[in-house]
Amino acid sequence: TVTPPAKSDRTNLSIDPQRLWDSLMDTARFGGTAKGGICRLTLSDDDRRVRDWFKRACEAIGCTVTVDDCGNMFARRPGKRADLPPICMGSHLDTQPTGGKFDGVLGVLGALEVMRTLHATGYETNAPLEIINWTNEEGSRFAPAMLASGVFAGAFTREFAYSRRDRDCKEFQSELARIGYRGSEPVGQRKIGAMFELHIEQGPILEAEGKMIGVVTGVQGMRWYEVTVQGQAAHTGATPMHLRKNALLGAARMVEQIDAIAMKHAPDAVGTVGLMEVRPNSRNVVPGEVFFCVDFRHPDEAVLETMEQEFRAALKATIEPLGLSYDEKRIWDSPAVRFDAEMIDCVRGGAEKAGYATRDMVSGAGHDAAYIARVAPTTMIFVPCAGGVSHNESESTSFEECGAGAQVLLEAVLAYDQR
Ligand code: HGY
Ligand code: MN
Ligand code: MN
Ligand code: MN
Repeated sequence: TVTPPAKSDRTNLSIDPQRLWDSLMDTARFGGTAKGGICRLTLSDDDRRVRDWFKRACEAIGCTVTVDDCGNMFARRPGKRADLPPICMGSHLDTQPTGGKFDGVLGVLGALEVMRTLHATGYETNAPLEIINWTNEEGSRFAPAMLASGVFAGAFTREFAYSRRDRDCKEFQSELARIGYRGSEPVGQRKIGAMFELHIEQGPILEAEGKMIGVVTGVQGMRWYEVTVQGQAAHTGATPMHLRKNALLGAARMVEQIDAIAMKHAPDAVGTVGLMEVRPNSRNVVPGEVFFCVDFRHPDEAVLETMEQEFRAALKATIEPLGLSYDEKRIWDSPAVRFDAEMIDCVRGGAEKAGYATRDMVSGAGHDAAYIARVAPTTMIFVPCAGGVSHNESESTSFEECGAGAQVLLEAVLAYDQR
């Protein structure tokens, strides 16, 4: 981990890193796993528990909590000027199935720590402040990712989100109602003056360079595809090799092709097949059908376009000669975004004031901030995670790094409020 430099002339307000850490560890029990990670899928009972905890904690410091009809939560602290749109601090409380203790939740509880610090000192901001918990950032249970912030920003309709089904065919809207978080406020109705998102980097750069704070200038473009390869289920013992229509053989070759396309456009491109379903998935049946998902990312939309064309050409050239057929559709396209220059300066200045070394960077991972940047000035603050590992139960960000991130969030929000 990165050890912070000696404290320099810090602002007269300092967050309480122990209180933040205790909240992170306390809420980690909602969906906590034996390996020390968190499995808190969106709209699950564990998601409900952490939402209830978060609502109580915000109300305990005088915030009013509003929930919209996509389950997004807004905890508001008044400022001197009610006429000003709120300065927001947002992220997400849902996790991957093998998630860690910091992805998303650090941004929400780091924001809570900022509010607790202001509450304890009676500091009054000009603009109101709001903490936002965005529903279904991960896109693991209900695809695509960043679903509810996407609806808020107009990237998807509410009806699209409501109709999304998980692998057990449960619908988003019924699960939202089931856990009691289908609020009454129409999604997208409320004004956001600006949004800061504190988040772990989820990559190796900050730790490798010994920097504490990532000054995030934007998020790379992301595209998701769903592919179904059709062959013919057959007996593994009685079917000669030359007569088979093995859907898994085609899918396996495509995994190689997708990797090769990303490598061709490296180092900035990434390409992954992370989800695959073999059907009927029986040890003595030649796979008749395979479903898999593709995740391509790159900072430059033109290169993403090229990767898409190469992917579709490879599909045709790989699958058809094996006597197989396929369906392919792009289900998600989140273009590259650049964040707000003034807010980026507030983050940089806040880090310098708090005495932390910084590094400008583009986010490899997707975040709610990528959508909110469409409707309000937005930026992000990164802190390191050990070995750059995330979306893994061993995800680890240190006490100092969490505290540093929340302190810089405080400094940046106050600087932006006083600009
Ligand atoms: O996919 C992503 O980058 C995000 O973590 N949901
Ligand atoms: Mn996240
Ligand atoms: Mn994530
Ligand atoms: Mn994310």
